[in-house]
This record gives sequence, structure tokens and C-alpha cells, in this order.
Amino acid sequence: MECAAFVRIYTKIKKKRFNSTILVRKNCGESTNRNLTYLESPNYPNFYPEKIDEDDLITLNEDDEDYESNSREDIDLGQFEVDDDDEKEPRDDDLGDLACIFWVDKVSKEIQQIRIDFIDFELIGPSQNGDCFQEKFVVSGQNINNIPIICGYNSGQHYYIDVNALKGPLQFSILSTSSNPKRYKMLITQLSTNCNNNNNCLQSYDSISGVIQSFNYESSQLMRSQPQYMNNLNYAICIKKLPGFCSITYQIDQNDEFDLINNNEDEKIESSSCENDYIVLSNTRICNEGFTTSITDNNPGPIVINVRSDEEYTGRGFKINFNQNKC
Ligand SMILES: [Ca+2]
Repeated sequence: MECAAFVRIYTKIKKKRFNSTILVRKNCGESTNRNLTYLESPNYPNFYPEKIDEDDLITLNEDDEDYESNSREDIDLGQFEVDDDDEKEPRDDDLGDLACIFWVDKVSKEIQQIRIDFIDFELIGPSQNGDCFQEKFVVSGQNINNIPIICGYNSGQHYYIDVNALKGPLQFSILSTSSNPKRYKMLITQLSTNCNNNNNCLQSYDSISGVIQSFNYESSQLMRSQPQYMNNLNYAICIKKLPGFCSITYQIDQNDEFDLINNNEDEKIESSSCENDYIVLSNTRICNEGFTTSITDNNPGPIVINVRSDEEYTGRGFKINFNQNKC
């Protein structure tokens, strides 16, 4: 699908003027090779698991060094029920009741990007230290690129994943060691054109004004997570300059907390040099409480905002309004 077609359909979906029931819906353990697919948790919009035997659960904590490598094997293994009408069998029968894995095959080799829209997406948030340890969303198989591991509440957020060099399937894994009821729904779009005009932008915006914010910035009604960004982020947000617009101005609403942590917990000293966690606006690292007035990026060429966090200590995050300025 081309960008323009996607924008038309997506606008209709958001305004509920599109009969989205015609879209393919896929559940855990299934794969898709369609232009537009909803990936949903079991029995969506109901929560899952409905009931689980606590004896089947293993307890992991963030200090467990083996968690990353062993998480799939350690989860109670059993097979998800798969709709008999589905055209493909699940590829892996090692999926547990709590882990959920989807595969996306490119419609054709021309597909350049896959966009994920997190329609309804809340996992348990990161630990106090900033690690996603009980639940997390992991993308693998894409071009070499930094796709962050995220958790918490991310409804309304999106990803662009570059897949032009990808031959095999792209894999989305939602890993969980918690029996806490959960649900999620993502819209997956395969794009034959590069919609953000820049390779490797995880997020991209092409509106005159809008809001960029860190993952898990907001709180949800379900309250499965507390607002807080996560460790080990390293990604780019891009804003596409519209014709006749030459610069971008950023502002922080006074009601929106800004907190990108730069201190050593042991020394309790806040560093102003932004060496730990920061966002780059107009070639300047911004951290701690952010900025008070506004920042304007007059740079020619693409507008790229880098986001970085190190391996420990996180806070609320950032929420920044942007406006494009006419030439
Ligand atoms: Ca940090």
C-alpha cells in the first residue's frame, strides 16, 4: 500500500467511517501477509487470561540476568487455540498462555516499511529502575535498526519499521510473566513507499502541528502501569516539513511534566550536561526539567529528534508540542 492510500484509510478508521470489520484479524501464534491487519490479544476486547493456575507461573525479577534469554522457554508452554479457518497454521507450538507472538510476512518484496499503530495497548509498566521486566513488546527480524523494547501504556503511539532488506517474517512478541488481565490491539500496515522520507525514523509526523511524547507517558483508566519511560532507548522521531514550511518550533505545555533523568542516585546530584537520558531538539540535548520558553529548529534538511536513555533510572518522560513555521 502507498502512503497516500494508507493516510486516507487511517483517517477514515479514526473517524469511524471505515468498515474496519472487513480487515483481517489475527490472534497470537498466527501470521499475516496482508496490507492491513489487526493483531489482537485472545478474545479481544475481553481481557486475558480469564483464569490461570498460579502454580503455572514462574516468578522473575529484574535482577535475574537470565530473564532476557530464557523468558520464552520459561513461560508455561501450551498452544493457543487457532481459528480453523485461518489459512496458515501457527509456526511455533512453543507459545504459552502468556506470551503472544505474531508474524508478519511482506505482501511483496517491494514493501519498504511496516507501520504499527498501537490502537489499544497497555502492558505492565517498567520497574522503578526503568526496566520492562514483567511484560514487554519486542520486535525482531527487521533491518538492522534500533527498535526499542517497550512496556506500559502506549495507545495512540506508532512505529515505522524499515523492512526493505527483510526476506523472512517480521516477528512481534508480547512477553509476559504476569497473570494480570491484559488486552491489546495493533493495526499493522505494509507500505510499499517510504512514508517518512527518512530511513530509520521510528516515529514520523507530517502535520503542521502535533505532539510528540515518550512511550508510557500517559496514564490509562486501567491503571496497569504508571507513567514512566524505559531504559535503553535509542531512536529517532522525524517531522516531515510540509511545502512552504521551513522551521519547527517546540514548546512544553506548563501542565505537562518533563522529566528526563540525569543524576546518579548514589550522589543525588542532578547533572546539567545530559549525559544519561535526553532528547535532541535543534542539535541541542534537552534533559531534566526541559526548557521554559520555546526552541526553534531552523536547520535545512530533515528534522530529526533523537531520544536516548541509558541503562538505569527513568522518570516521567517528555511531551512536547510542535508547530511548523511558514518560510
Ligand atoms: Ca537513565
